[in-house]
Amino acid sequence: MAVAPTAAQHAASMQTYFQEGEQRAQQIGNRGPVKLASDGKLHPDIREAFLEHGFYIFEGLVNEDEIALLRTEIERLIDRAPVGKNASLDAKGRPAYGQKFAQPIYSFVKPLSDPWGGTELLSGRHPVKMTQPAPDASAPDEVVQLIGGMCQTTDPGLRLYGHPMLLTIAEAINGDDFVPFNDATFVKLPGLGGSVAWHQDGVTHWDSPDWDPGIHGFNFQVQLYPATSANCLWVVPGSHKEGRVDIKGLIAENDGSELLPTAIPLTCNAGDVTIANRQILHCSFANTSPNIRVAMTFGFHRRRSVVGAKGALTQKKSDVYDEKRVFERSRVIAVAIDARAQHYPDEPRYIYQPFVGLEDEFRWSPETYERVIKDYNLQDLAI
Ligand SMILES: O=C(O)CCC(=O)C(=O)O
Repeated sequence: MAVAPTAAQHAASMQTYFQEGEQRAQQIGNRGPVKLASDGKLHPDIREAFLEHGFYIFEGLVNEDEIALLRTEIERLIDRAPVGKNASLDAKGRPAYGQKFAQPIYSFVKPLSDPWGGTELLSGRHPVKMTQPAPDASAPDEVVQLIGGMCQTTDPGLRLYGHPMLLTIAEAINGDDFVPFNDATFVKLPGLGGSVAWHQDGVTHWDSPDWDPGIHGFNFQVQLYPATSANCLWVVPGSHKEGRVDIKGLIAENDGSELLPTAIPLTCNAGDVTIANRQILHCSFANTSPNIRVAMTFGFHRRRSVVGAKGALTQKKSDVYDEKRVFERSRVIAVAIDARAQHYPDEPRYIYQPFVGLEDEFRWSPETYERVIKDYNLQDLAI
């Protein structure tokens, strides 16, 4: 087996690839401020650009004050995380946060490792292991890589979920009866964050007679810090339209290298929001850079892709996503919209069609926290 590069060797060896990727990204563009048409819907040019390339970067969509609140919350969650998977204390010896939730909110990785590549985990959708640089001797045994449940762990996270512009984008892509998927905040700590091997997200609908490039929905990523080519998400533009990609074959043809020659980095500033089709081929590399990346990631689906589907990925295979289940999980959107409207009363409130007339049942309050928000992620709609 090849000897793992040190973190410094890995960082140095990636520089040319990063520069070339940034040049390819510049040629495609597919980024800019969010633009609406005269009817208040997402401008069709942006929708078309997303359909064509499978991603789009909305620059400066979430304002600085909101980003500052979100950063404070994520810093608190990182500070209060257990020291490892089976620990109940944080690094300062305090009871770790999150123990009141039915599902653990933190996921850990060994520093700079690739936990999924080349394994059967998550339906085996990451077939090839990425390079795993050796961390510095001072690195801890495990580091936080994912934090789940943004709507139950932080008020600003819940409010972000009800952001009118994000929901307007979700509507343009998945229809006005769109439904939620799940959420996870990716934390790529400097010099420690693990990689996410090349994969396509969707797992259930590849062989559907109704298959089309949008059938597995899309994810938002709200960037809390600048995302660089060393720590950001990389995508192969247009690959969402190709059906299931032979990832092993692609990497074999590339002399076994994970540095795919047509991939581009989705570099961002803090406050930028990316959207990526869940069928696009994507990855992120071990973060051997000195910069943190935090991407609050949450997705939405077309209703018809979900109703009647069975549990997949993180959800139990025996789960059936019937109308009741979809309604119950969608209540989070209704409460999030109200939480946002209470906090930002001057901002236009998004009108979520499936809950028109039900607004009073889903006002944000301690009662709806217990009834709707706490442990909402047990009902995620993964496909
Ligand atoms: O943001 C990242 O680093 C990886 C995200 C990803 O692979 C996903 O959301 O499926």
